[in-house]
Amino acid sequence: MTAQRRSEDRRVTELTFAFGPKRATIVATNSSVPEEATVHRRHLALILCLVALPLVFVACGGDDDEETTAATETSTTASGGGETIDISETEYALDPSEASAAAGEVTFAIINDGAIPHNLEIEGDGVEEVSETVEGGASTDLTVDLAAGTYRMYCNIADHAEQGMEGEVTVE
Ligand SMILES: [Cu+2]
Repeated sequence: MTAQRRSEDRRVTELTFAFGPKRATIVATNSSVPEEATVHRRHLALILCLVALPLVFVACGGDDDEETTAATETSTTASGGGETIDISETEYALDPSEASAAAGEVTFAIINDGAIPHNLEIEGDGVEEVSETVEGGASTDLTVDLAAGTYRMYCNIADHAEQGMEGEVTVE
């Protein structure tokens, strides 16, 4: 047999006796506040909890929506890029010599508008990619995954870069 004594708001004293599976609870009110008032206070507290609970879920739901939106924006940015930059090569220049693109995969569509073979190398920030060499009148594509930064682009054949076949790509 166990006896449990509990005091709540110093108004109600409960004595619980457990007799095996059976249990008897004696509730004694030891103040001027009627027991019924205490019960009403409990009900009011319960109702407030039930009302407050959905508000908490609504608030959490709002956060989830924001996170979902942010994730969508991030993935849109990540799948961005994919830009193509047309580069015309001649003896001895790149046109344009200054280019810009969004971070991600950048494709350089190289056209050799000159008479002798040329290529295009993209270099910087640990990147070093070279296109195949193209004959005069031919073209090729070079796709490079570029993070934000500045890269040098140039023809790496002989001294073509020194003669003017160089430029800069700014990735943002
Ligand atoms: Cu060249």
